[in-house]
Amino acid sequence: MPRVQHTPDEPVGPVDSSRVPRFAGWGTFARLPRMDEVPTADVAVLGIPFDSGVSYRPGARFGPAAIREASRLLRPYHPALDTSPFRVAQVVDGGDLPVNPFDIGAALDTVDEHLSGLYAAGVSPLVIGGDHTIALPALRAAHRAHGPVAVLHFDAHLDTWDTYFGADYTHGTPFRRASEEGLLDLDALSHVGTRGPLYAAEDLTEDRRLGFGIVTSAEVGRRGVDEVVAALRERIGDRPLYVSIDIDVLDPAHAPGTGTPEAGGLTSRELLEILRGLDGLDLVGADVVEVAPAYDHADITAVAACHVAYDLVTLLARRRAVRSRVAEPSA
Ligand SMILES: [Mn+2]
Repeated sequence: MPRVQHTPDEPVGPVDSSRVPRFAGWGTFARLPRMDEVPTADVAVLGIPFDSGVSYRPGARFGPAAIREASRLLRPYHPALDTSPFRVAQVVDGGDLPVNPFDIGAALDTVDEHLSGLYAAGVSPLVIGGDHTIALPALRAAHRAHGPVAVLHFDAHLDTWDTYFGADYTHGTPFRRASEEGLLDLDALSHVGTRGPLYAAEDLTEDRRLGFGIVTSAEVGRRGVDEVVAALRERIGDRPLYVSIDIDVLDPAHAPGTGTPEAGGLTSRELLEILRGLDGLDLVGADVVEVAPAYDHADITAVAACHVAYDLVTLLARRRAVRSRVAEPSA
């Protein structure tokens, strides 16, 4: 499978779309090499086909496959950030984790162990889900590698509820568990894009108590992207940052294929612009979750999610490139 020409010292890039049509060949993320096809990796896109933690519509277990398929059309140069992310770092597709669909605890352990292994090997993970339950083990692994992390959480919902039907580990509870477990830097936690009805006003009080600040979806519209980005950057500073993106942060017009849609969300343009505004922060890991293709139409949601994933990969690759330049001896 002819790949984009790189010299032997450079990262192995995606399959060359001028020689092999985009619609042919293996459907890895952005047509990148699999992890086992290259000697080392800096950034890995990892699928977690898990949806046993959902409270409403199931189906996010098919999210990774849909996002990969939509990502065939991604191209290797990112004009807004003037970067070729697949040249500045070795980006790979790490495949899917074999998570147990019948045992949530076992599934979370599998995710934690695998991501911890990646961090230990110096690989920055971008997780594609899967439901939002998997953010908890992803944060456990990020904490193990980097200590308490700042979190930027894009979502229609708070996801800091306590339990559902008495269950602690669900897609509506990962950030409460993460806060309770001491995984988070309590001075640098933000939800972005929340909206819609809650159970009670106490949901917000509880959320504040756990350490979160909120930029609602309506505020993004009123204040504009630049002002929101400036406020978020100020709050995050130089802390290690984990970004978690529930695709339902987008309006159902931009992402109908998801489990718990809410009207009044961000546009995909707003979300992508905010992400580009995070360039230069110490991003250590990220996820894009809750894509449920059975409710999608014409791949609207999968296309949005693969572009969001591309921007996150670009941020991770640029951070890795800067780090390795810093690490180089000056002689
Ligand atoms: Mn969520």
